[in-house]
Amino acid sequence: MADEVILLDFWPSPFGVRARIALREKGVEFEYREENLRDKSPLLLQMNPVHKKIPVLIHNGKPVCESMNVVQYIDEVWSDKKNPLLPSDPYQRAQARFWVDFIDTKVYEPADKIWSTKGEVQEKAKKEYIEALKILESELGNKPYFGGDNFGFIDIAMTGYYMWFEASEKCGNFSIEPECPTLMASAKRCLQRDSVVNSVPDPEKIVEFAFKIRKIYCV
Ligand code: GS8
Repeated sequence: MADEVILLDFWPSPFGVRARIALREKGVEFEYREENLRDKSPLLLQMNPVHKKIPVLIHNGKPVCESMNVVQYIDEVWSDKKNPLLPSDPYQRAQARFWVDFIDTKVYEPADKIWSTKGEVQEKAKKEYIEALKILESELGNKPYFGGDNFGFIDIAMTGYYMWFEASEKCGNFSIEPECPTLMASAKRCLQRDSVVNSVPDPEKIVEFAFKIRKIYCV
């Protein structure tokens, strides 16, 4: 019997998009279910009772939570399919997970504050965001992707932020490209991949969404 794969997701989510991209990189058919995060479905609450957050991948009735855990699961389950996402070497795998952890702390925290705050707090967040991106840029070096010649685990983690770059720049009134030109070149390369084009929303829609949320946060 064919696998049943359902993804509980929310369209502008930098986390949900990671699962979408991984599934498409692997060519896995899945059913996308949009969640209303202000009125979560009973299925989301049942499948992720701990965090009650998207994304949740439901594979043959069993949930997998936390976006990069989902990406790793997809890579392991559909390992016979094309495009390995994590390297096979244990040391390289550990390094990939190290950088994803860096992204989920040092990139996530300031990125979140850029659209949800203003004034001094926002200025500090912009500085920390650029500092984190510069560290990533030096890790990228002159490789096309963090995964070397292949789009991989770290690239997927970052694509959630790449798709928010324009919204971050507009909310924070700053520019990322002059500070991190090689990272930006890699971001553009990632955003052109078929798996990504088919997974990310129109950047204008994200900008609109970010400003709407800013108003709700009374910024
Ligand atoms: C974060 C998921 C998350 O924040 C991951 O999957 O990597 N560490 C997790 N999901 C948000 C939507 S995107 O901002 C969410 O589901 N929020 C609902 C809530 O907080 O109630």
